Amino acid sequence: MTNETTENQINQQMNDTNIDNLLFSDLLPANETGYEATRSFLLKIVDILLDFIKESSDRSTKIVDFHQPNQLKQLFDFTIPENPKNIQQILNDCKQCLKYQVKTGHPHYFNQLSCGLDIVSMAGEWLTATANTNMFTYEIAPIFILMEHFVLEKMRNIIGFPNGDSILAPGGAISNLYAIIVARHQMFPEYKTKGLKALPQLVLFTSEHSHYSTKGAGATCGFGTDNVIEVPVDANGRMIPEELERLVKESIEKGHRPFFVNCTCGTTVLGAFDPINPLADICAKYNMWLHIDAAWGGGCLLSRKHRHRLAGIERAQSVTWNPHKLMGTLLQCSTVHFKRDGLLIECNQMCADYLFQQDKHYDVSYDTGDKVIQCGRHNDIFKLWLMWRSKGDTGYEKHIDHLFDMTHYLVKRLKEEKDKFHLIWPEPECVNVCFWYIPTRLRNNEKNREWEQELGRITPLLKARMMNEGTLMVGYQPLGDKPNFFRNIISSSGVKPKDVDFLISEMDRLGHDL
Ligand code: ABU
Repeated sequence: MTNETTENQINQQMNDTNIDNLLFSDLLPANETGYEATRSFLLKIVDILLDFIKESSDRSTKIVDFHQPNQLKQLFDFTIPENPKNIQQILNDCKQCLKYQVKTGHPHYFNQLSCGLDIVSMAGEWLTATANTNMFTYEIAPIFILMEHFVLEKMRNIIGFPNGDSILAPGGAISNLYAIIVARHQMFPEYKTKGLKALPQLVLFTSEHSHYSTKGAGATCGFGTDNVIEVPVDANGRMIPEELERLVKESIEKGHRPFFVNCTCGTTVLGAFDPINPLADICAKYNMWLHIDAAWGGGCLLSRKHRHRLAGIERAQSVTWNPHKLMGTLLQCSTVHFKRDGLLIECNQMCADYLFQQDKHYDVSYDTGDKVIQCGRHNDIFKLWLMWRSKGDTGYEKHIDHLFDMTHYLVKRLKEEKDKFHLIWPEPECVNVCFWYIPTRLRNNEKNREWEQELGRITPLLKARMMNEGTLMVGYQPLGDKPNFFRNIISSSGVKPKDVDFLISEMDRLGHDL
């Protein structure tokens, strides 16, 4: 039988098979002869996914078909039935689900730090799901464990940690938590067996604009949130080194032990970069661990033009860097890197006999599962590896440079339309652009506190209009003494100058009469 005949027969069988009334039990693996039905089902699923992908790139389609939770509960059947639903229903469920999902890959979606839908990375995620393995031992994930080894080593080399160790974690907050527990382990290894009573009162420092995860880790680790000290920032949102040193001294005077400084490279709202070198000097002087939370800004390391924002990063003891943010890898993909090898495993190892037998027939140092606090670990490496292969280092550099070029274009356009938009930080350091939209009635008013408060009241109203219309999504929040303002993020490689122009005109169309 030729290949061509085989192919024709398969196509014929597929056409003959009306899979719609089939049940899950007609598919592989329950039905050993169910390959054709399985293939037909999955091809239909792929068609549904392709429709979503097509719409996500189609500027004339909406980003979201928004409904309030109570409406959505009526529109979508969330129930788990007693008896099986047939395959047609399962296909409908998939279609319906995507109908109500926000298209985060749409070029008019500027809402989160993670925007866009990289097709190669997505293909990687599909493959990962099909391989469906757990990342705790080489035994069951040999190719992916080695891939982690190579990619994480490359990332450490980019950071400037030639001999360290790294791990992928479920999100930046957990990566930061890893840095804190490893820092504690290095300074107080007896904590592992004796618990908190073995420790002095440990104090952590992080900027008042940093991500809440450091505070969260303070609560989780038993230091107490009162012992996570927020260090004041300058007018650009960067930690003030002199303030850090003052607070460290204060804490020593109280008899506490300052031990950890979190330096943010890319704050969540403003995208500010704390100054690494002066903070590293203070950490060296007071024997504190320097962690860099570059979950957001880490992607700049891939660009010769933008890397300078993280100058001095190699002086840190640990770095969080999330490829699912600026690098556009599919969610989720978060990495944490340590300068010193061996600490991660020393800190977390529990030697579970049923997984990490030491007498296996291969090099058990590749069983990475005992380095982490979780047991089961998702494969987050393949989608990053595949995406990086498809772009190469040069393609990634262009990707990062493009995001910054689009951001500069947005800032330029907002400055041109200064009667309608007020830039709060006119020279953004990252791809975060923070501004108020000014409706017609407030355009000639004096720019005082009352005016700001009114713009702050308008911001959520305009956001609601965007969501109800479904044409645009931009996030907002208050910060310090600034009432609600928009924070626009360009982290999708699909954004073009025409999308920036659309953002400006659409906000004005939706908001001019507020
Ligand atoms: N982990 C911070 C993400 C926040 C954001 O996307 O806006």
